[in-house]
Amino acid sequence: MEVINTQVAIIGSGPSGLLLGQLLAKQGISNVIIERSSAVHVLSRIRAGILEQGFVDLIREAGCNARMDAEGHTHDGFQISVNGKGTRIDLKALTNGKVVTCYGQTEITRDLMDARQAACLPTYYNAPVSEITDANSAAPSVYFEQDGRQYEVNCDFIAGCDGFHGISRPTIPNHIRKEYERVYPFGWLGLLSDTPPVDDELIYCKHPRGFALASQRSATRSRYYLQVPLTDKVEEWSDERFWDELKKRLPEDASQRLQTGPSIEKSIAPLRSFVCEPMQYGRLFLVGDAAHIVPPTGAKGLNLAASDVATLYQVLTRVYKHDDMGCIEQYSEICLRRVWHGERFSWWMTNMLHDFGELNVDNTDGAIFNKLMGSELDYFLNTPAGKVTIAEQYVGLPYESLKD
Ligand code: FAS
Ligand code: PHB
Repeated sequence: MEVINTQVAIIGSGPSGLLLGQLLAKQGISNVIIERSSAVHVLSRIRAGILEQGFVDLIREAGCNARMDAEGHTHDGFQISVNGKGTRIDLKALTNGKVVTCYGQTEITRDLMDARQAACLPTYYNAPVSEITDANSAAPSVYFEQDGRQYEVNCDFIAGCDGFHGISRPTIPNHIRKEYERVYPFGWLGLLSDTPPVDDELIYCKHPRGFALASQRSATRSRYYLQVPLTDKVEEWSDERFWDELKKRLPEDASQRLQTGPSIEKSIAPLRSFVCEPMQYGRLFLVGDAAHIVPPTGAKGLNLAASDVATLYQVLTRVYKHDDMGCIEQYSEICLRRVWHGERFSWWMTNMLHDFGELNVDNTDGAIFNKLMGSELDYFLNTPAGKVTIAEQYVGLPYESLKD
């Protein structure tokens, strides 16, 4: 067994783990990242595309913003189309100047991986963590295997950045951990194509045939989504079928402009709302998808991971720079306050924009649920206060600082 000593053991080389690792290294706090997959596999996952300003600021503080600044696009607004009638949410005007940045999670992950490699920071790929011990003590440890060799990492703190299916969350004992979950009765079929986006900004579409989203990665690469039944299989969706369905759900003008082409990625993602409380256990901190999942309708998943990182970065910096161990107790409460706001917004946008058919929702007949949510959306799109409510949550609520 090879023994590694570090201050912070980070499980997971997704955006949470990589961003935290860069920020801690900037403060001279030693850390090791342990990832069960290969770097290539991590980069192959096509996920988020919209960054809140808080996330952009963190990437800049980590010194990994060069490509984001060169290739990312700020978006001053987005469109919500209801049965073909579009309403623009003017983010900049409605939030006194705040905007979002369109830059793919894959690219962020690549930039963070490149920076970590350039700094020669210890990172173990193809190295699944099999055990966490003594998380609730002053000397926790993490065990992993790589290339048939066993490793023990002795550390001061563990950052569980290992996603929804990781090992960190189950390490919190059942009698302490409380999990909240809602599973939605449909999924998102996503398609990535090297075709010009259908519009300069994103278009969220509510349509009787189901929800659709026109997003993008660059001026030459587009990302589209269709609401599909959970029973659908991606093999049942040829590119041609996808494009035909998307044209039916997009507003007429966008449908006319749509340029189709071969998919370079196509997959179906289930939708769920999930939160684990608390987000910490002794010296173990859950970060990002390890602690919470949102339906992507509000573009919050990756952005909530970023605000968790911001809070843990504050905590660990204060511990090591100011010898303030007491502040670690603030982590879970601060993160969860913002997480639940993100959960609620994502649930609300999902309810308003998707078709629940005749399905029973919260013991409410699907048909009347659809009518009630249609009216809710109509109110929020056609009142100044309603638009501000959508806009200020879409750009992201403020991050919270530690109490002194
Ligand atoms: P991640 O899941 O990205 O990373 C966790 C890492 O931990 C993985 O690399 C995993 O291999 C590793 N790991 C797990 N167990 C381990 C173990 N035992 N040992 C070592 N390593 C281990 N968010 C948005 O904001 N907008 C979107 O449009 C959007 N679309 C999405 C689409 C899909 C299909 C999915 C699944 C998610 C989407 N998300 C979206 C959310 C997504 O972006 C997450 O919020 C983001 O990946 C969270 O990053 P991490 O917390 O780093 O978790
Ligand atoms: C994406 O580009 O993948 C994306 C953008 C906004 C969302 C969801 C997904 O709300």
